[in-house]
Amino acid sequence: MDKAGYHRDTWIDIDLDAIRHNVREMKKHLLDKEVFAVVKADAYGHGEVEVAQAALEAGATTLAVAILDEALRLRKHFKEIPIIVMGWTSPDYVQLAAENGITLTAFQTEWIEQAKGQLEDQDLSIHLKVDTGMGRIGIRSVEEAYDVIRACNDSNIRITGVFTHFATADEEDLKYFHQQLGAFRQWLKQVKPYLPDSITIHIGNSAASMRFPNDMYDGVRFGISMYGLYPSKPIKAEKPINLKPAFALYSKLIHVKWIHKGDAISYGATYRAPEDEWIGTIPIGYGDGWIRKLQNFEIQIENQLFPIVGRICMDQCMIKLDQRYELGTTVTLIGSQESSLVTMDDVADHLETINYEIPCMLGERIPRFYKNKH
Ligand code: PMH
Repeated sequence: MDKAGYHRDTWIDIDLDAIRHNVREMKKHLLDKEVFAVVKADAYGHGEVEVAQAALEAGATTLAVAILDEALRLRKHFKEIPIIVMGWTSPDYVQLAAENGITLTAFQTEWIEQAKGQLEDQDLSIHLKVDTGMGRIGIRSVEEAYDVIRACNDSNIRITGVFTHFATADEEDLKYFHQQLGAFRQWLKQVKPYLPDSITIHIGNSAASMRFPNDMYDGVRFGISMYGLYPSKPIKAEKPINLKPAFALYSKLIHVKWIHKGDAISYGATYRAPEDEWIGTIPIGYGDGWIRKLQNFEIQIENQLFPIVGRICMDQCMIKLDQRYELGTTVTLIGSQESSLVTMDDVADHLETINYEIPCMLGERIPRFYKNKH
């Protein structure tokens, strides 16, 4: 592991072979429909450039992000690869997007009018976003779509794709999902005659594409499961494809001490040793995104689990040990040791949230190191 440039004992390993494996599995599952690698939010906290590179090596064809800044950063590294911004971008920046060959998402007639005023002589590629029930952004009717398409006529705005997004594709009850899918099909039937023949149609996130590969039109926007995580518990139980998690979080014991019954640990002195015991300190805290609610969460040392005791501080936290361990002993907070495993899902369960949030939450202060970089 190359640690040059970093001087701390807490780090994240990202296994790029796991990313490649997950992309290949999805491609197989989809019988070679296109895979768009969703690398927004610094690739869900995994590192945008490295993940994008690995995903492309494994056959992804497009990079999908949420905001223009993410797209512009990626463009510096990937000169020829299609990049799409899936969120709303101010029409003030359409010329910048066009110059950089970045596809934007559009769904408002006013936006098209303003964009036309901003564009010089470059073509701008847009994908139309249809809101079939997510209720976030997008065209909500056939009439609105006609207006947007009409506004693009005789301009250098090119509609190159159409997409929608599902709100419940990961749930047990798929009624609403099927409603959205039906709404999209209806909408498309009426609008398609007015769209160029060559458009790319993509509707699936990880959940929809794992569960309904045959309904996915031309491609899928592969996010959470590219990172090796299942979008929900029902899908984890169904296991439509075999995923490998890419992310592991480690630290080291930087202090170990023997304390006596009644001794206090950390702010507020809320933890009192119930008996004489060993306590270790590790250098990670809420300043790294390892938030205070993770108190009592169990982490691994030498294949055993030990709880975090007392309040988590900004840069450090304490764990209750069963014996003295050597300073420098590796602590695995997320990932597997030989015979034990703490998953991203375990952290999410403890925090009563979804696995998506965890790698995004672990901040830039924790260096990411890449395994199996080609
Ligand atoms: N497409 C769009 C438009 C998205 O917003 C997302 C994820 C994806 C595809 C990928 O979904 P997946 O990670 O489930 O595969 N967006 C978000 C979000 O806005 N909040 O959580 C996930």
